Amino acid sequence: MFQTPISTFLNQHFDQHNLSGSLKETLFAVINACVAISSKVRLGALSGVLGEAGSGNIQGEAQKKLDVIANDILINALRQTPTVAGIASEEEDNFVETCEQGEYLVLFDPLDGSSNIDVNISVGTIFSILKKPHSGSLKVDDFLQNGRNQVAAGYVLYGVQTQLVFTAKHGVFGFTLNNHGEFILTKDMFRLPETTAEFAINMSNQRHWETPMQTYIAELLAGIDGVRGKNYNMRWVASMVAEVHRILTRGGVFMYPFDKRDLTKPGKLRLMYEANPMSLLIEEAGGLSSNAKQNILDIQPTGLHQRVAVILGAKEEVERVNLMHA
Ligand code: P6P
Repeated sequence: MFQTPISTFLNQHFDQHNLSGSLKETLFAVINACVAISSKVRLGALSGVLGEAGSGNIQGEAQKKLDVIANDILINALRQTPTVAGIASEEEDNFVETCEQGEYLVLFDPLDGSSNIDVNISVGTIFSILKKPHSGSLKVDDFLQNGRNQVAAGYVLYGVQTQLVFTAKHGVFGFTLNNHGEFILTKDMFRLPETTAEFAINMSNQRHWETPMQTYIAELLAGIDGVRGKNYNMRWVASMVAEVHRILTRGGVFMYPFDKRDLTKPGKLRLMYEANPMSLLIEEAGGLSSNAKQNILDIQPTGLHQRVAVILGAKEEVERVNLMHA
């Protein structure tokens, strides 16, 4: 297991913000596992990690080798962390109970955007940390806490740089991995502009959206000649971690709305380990996040792998989408 020295820089950050004890130990376990994942992702074909794993997950998706490797690294690391009581992963059908005396539950998407791995486009690990609600053995309901209950959330983006962005509800901070396996603070407090001229959506689904979403996007495309009175730019990386990182860094709005391709699914993205952690980051940085009808952090979860529509980023844009769906 790739063990990095507990970075003094992260240590200093935690001490400055009085983040100590079990939460610190839990976060370090996740972060160190992500450093190990990063060392695999960086080597790609050279570490034999590209291509399909030849297996599927509960989402009905074909797993990439790196999905499985990243999942194993995180689970093995967290099993050895006494502060962690339970784990839920996009790649695991059910939750995994670990140390009964642990205080925290860790939920994660071990490698989001994995369709990008084989074409060398950014992927990332998304994590969410909840308190174990009671002593004794776990049941799935213990994980089904709404997003405001998260005590910490973040991601590691395996991009041009490997960057850690997280919050313990103390603001949103960014760290860059150096050549010695240490994360160095490189962004002190992300703040999201309330307005933007950049949106992210997969336009190929346009004909499947509900009317209000079609109308909202048509307004953006009409640019300066339309009701919005300004021209918009569009981005779509097909990696939520990369989109959210761009939005935290320079503003924007990201949407994966409900579409009629599968009426049984309220959205594509998963609430517990994609939408909730990303929504906490966005709100902590001054943005908004909704499913077009309700603030995502207020949704009462009903299932570990439940899906949700996601509209997140610049307050002005999310509020407009909500209004158009009201
Ligand atoms: P599509 C990656 O698979 C993911 O879960 C998100 O990271 C990303 O935003 C979205 O799905 C991409 O979906 O339909 O454009 O491939």
